[in-house]
Amino acid sequence: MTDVTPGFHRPDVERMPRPELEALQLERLRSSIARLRAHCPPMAERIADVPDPTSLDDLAAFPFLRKADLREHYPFGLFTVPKHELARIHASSGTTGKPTVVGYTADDLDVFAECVARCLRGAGIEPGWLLHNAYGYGLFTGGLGLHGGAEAAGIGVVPVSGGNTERQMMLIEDFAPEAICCTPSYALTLAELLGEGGPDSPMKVAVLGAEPWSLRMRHAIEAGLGVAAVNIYGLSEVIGPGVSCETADRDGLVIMEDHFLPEIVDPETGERLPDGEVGVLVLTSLTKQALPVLRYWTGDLCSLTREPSPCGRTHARMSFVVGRADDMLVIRGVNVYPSQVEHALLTVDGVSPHFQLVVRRDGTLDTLEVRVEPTDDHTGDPAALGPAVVEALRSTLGLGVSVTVEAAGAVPRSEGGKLARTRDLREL
Ligand code: DLL
Repeated sequence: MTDVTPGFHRPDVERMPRPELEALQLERLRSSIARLRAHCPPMAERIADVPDPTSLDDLAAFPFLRKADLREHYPFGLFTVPKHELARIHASSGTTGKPTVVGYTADDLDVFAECVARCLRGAGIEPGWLLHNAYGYGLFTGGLGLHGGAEAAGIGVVPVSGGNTERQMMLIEDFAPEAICCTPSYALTLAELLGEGGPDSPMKVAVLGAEPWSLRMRHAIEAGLGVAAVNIYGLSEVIGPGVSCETADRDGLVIMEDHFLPEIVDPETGERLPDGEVGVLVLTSLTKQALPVLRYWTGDLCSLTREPSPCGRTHARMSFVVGRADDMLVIRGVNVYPSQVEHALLTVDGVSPHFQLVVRRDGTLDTLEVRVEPTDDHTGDPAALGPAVVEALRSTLGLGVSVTVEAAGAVPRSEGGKLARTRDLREL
């Protein structure tokens, strides 16, 4: 891992004393709510009986907004500007049915770029470096989102987009970028293909997100690519990448709190939880013009801290996303999160971080198969890993599962986009 230090894009805002930050948040919250009341009839109706907040705590009185609400008002029903004021549209990456559509004014795009610029500078990327951007360009917010942020920070961009891994590797070798951004699963793919120590290039930083990953994957990527790998988080409904990001200190993802107000709530009751407890992240946009979101239920499970960062940033930090409130699999009455499987695999020597969950229905009984593979440097008989993995999963999940040890490289890898770790065959 290389030695990089966090920089700043907007030190005045990023180090703003909390009382000042919270006063700014309240002022912006009130104006965002006024905007919804004036320009978004479905939201105005929904919140008609809720009084305007006089403190940030009063936000808890408002109802949650969910993905289903955006779908119901497809495509532009929750926008607060007319179509001709839109500067750009993005949409969710879902493959079935109508996408979730989000819109931006020119000012929204400036905010988007500024947030991503703060992420990249905080990650230790310097103006004048070259960033290999392997996030997909298109309706997905990743490619253009990182692109805009890099340009705003004076970082050169190679707009490679996803896919065509052979070509990506050639460009990395030839252009010698100092930084890369892509999904963590794709970073692992590249690390494997480029071999030990990473590319023969000055690459120092990887900015990875758009899907869940773990410290274990971080270690594998850092060792494989020879970079410091930081976690970037975001979602299109709220703006895209850049809602939060780790700095080079890699000590929690700093939320751009002057633009997005975070809450953590209990997944069952919706009640607010104190800092440090894991629950659903709920985000309220404070400055968005085209599509302000009030208490958006992200479904992502994490915790918050409001302690200042080592680098002097005062904004709240979130933990890695530990799971999704809705990707929980229920297998014979037992709740299973993919992240728990990953943690269990971590305890077994010789097993690689790649895995896939396959759920089937056998008569009336659900079964879970966990496909794993040995690490490259594992020397013994791969099949001998099976019983240890079964045991680790039994003690973590409290469930008997079948384990298939595949040949190294056989578990599906990311080819550029988000990686689906679960195949649920029950509905087929
Ligand atoms: O994935 C935006 C993005 C692009 C983030 C590039 C980071 C980098 P969506 O396609 O709307 O937007 O998907 C959002 O992806 O609710 C999380 O479940 C998941 N997600 C995003 N970043 C992370 C992360 C983009 N760092 C959904 N860790 C979110 C875990 C993440 N999950």
